[in-house]
Amino acid sequence: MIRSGFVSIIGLPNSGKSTYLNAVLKENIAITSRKPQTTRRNLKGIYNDDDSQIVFVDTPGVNTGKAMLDKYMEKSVSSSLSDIDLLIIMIDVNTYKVDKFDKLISVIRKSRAPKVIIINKIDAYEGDIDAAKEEIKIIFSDVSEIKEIFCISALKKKNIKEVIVELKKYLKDNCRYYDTEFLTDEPTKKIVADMIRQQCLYKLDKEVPHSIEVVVESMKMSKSKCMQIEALIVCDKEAHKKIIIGKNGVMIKNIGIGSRISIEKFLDEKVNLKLNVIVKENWRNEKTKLINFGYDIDNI
Ligand SMILES: Nc1nc2c(ncn2[C@@H]2O[C@H](COP(=O)(O)OP(=O)(O)OP(=O)(O)O)[C@@H](O)[C@H]2O)c(=O)[nH]1
Ligand SMILES: [Mg+2]
Repeated sequence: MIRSGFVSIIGLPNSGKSTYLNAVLKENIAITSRKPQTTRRNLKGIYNDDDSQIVFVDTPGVNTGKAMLDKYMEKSVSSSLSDIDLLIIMIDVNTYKVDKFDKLISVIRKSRAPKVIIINKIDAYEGDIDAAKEEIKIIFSDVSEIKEIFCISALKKKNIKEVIVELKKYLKDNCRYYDTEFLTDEPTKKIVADMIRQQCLYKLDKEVPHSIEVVVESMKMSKSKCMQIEALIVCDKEAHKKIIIGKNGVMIKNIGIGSRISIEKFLDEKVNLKLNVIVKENWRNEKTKLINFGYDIDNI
């Protein structure tokens, strides 16, 4: 018998939810970036040790966008609240004074699960951390079942192991839900597609990366033991397509190089990546297009 359970991580965009998941798993399965709305769908990350298994669910940042894709993301967050053993509320200590928490609070109030607050990015904070803790406690004083507050740096991997020990208190005597060899139940093609989207988030500005979806069309191992990957970068305007390709194809080439490096690291294989860019107007607002990309708003 071991201790196991489901733990959802929710918070505002950019608070470091995905970075925390990667730090816990010691593997970059969740994409991260400085831009908000990096994560678009719930992603399971499975932590194992000798006496426990924690199935973490990383979620999109709680936001107020109006497109149908934003509604999908919102629904994903709500769906992550059911049947869980613990809810982690992730807060960026550097922005809590200006952040708007109303929407987040209204979402987490729907959950009766025990909750802990994780205050993240303490490496970059110059103020008094105990004072911040007290103020954050007051912001969330109307939310029931908040049990503890922890302080970490997900980026610098500070306090990660110590917090895992504390989280285990909320698990139940149980079996493992997943084999220990699995880090996630996400298909490899989806993770690879997200790695390409991550490069788009790094290299493109303003609204362009937010208009992008990436679809991996095929992955095949060649005779020379090189993984051949073909992927589509979908954007929603001709003008964006021009920016993504760049002058003389320089931008798409850079996106390709960065993507290949991270995919090779993840797959531990040599990779040959072929990228194509296409326009699908208004895809973020059209149900059938969203469903095609795996954002099935009716079946989360
Ligand atoms: N200094 C510092 N930066 C961090 C830390 N954790 C995350 N970050 C940075 O914060 C930014 C956002 O991190 P993400 O993990 O993508 O945030 P998220 O909450 O998953 O964001 P969404 O998916 O958009 O909701 C990235 O640039 C991270 O490198 C930390 O502990 N310290
Ligand atoms: Mg994220």
